[in-house]
Amino acid sequence: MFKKVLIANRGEIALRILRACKELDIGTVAVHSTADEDAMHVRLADESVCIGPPAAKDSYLNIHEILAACEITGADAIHPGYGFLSENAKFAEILEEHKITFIGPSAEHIRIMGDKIEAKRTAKRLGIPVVPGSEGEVTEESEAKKIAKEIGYPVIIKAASGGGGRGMKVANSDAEIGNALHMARTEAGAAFGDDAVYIEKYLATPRHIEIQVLGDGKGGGVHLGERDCSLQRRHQKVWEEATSPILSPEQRSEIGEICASAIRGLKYSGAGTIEFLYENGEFYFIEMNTRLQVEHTITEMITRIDLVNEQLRIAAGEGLSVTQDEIPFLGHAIECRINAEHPQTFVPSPGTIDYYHPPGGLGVRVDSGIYQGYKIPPYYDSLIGKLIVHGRNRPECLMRLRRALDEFVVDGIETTIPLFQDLVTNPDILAGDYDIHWLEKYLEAK
Ligand code: MV4
Repeated sequence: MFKKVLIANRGEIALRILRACKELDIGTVAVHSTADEDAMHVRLADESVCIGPPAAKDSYLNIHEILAACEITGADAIHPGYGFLSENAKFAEILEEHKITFIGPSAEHIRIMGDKIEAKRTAKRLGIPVVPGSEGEVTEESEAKKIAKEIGYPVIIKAASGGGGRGMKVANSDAEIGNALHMARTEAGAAFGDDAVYIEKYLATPRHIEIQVLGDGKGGGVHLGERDCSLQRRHQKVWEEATSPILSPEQRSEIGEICASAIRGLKYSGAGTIEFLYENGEFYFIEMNTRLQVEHTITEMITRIDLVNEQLRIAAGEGLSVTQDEIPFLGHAIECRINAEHPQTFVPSPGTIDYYHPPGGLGVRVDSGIYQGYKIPPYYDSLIGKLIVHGRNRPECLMRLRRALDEFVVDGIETTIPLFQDLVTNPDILAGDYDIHWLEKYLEAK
């Protein structure tokens, strides 16, 4: 196992990684910007190095500074967390060259999945069901019309270098497709420096269901079931649950085994998430994430498996701690993302926490680096913590979540807690009856 791990991230995920390292008796190095000197994970780390000013491009994205911190402290591996450098193939490659272990998949796998056309081609080859659409890049209007005729309108045009919803255009007819293609290519070129786009059948009311996988890099791999992440606003997930309220155990093992088999075929190393749209009983692959995700916690609650511990084991060449038949799906878990934002307008609300009382008790987990007196800096995303609740079944989980939200006090700033208090009593939510558009429609009507 590693002697010392450098944590190239901040906030709750830096703390999450630090905790996993401590349990393995691994030394920890926190790197932080000048805005994060008072962060909890910096205080708890064995060593810390300031790597630059607040702007992420000068600190958390500054590869040279991070490498220097690694060399100064003698860390033998880097955990990138999520966001920042976590899906940067170049960074993974540079670490390989410097004989520092990147705690994540190979640069090659990161690169493949970063190109959404290549990712889809790879998924299809490995037996994963994909959304019907173009084989590869589409440049000509005539070509676009031919594909639309085959798959039927509406269609969606997506950027190959996109993801996270940026640069997508929907076309409902031949009359719209020329313009949609042109706009998608122009926007993709401007946003990503790559104007390649591809076409898919547009699914109007799907759910977003993703499968957690682990690969040992040697052809071994397992799945850890699904997460339903349909409740989102502007492509930011707000509430996630595991298991999905609408999947049967048979459906779970079927899609799960397809994903695990693909991971084995790829010789994928580390944690990954295979994202699907789910509509009318069918799964359609859209993307794969090659990092640990914010919502990994709910998978941990229902499987009792520490995903960061598994990542560390895999990266150190120790393999997975479990086989597929040792992975249970126990009860139900829900994660609420606590953001420092106004609960109706979602305007960021940085500032000082002048009173903090997190909830506790059976089945309640709070992953957060905040504390009373802590000043949330304005430079980064507004996620300040996650409330994760587990119950033996979904109704118990919902009741416990309602109770935990009532106990939760974060004073001095606005948070999204009141939004969750509304959601947890909403009839559609209680029934598990929602798709990817539900939350935005609900907020519009409110
Ligand atoms: C789609 C889609 C409908 N049909 N693809 C948005 C983010 C990106 N990762 C994929 N996205 C979508 N792809 C087809 N063929 C609808 C969306 C989409 C969406 C997907 C997941 C979660 C929330 C979403 C919100 C709006 C649109």
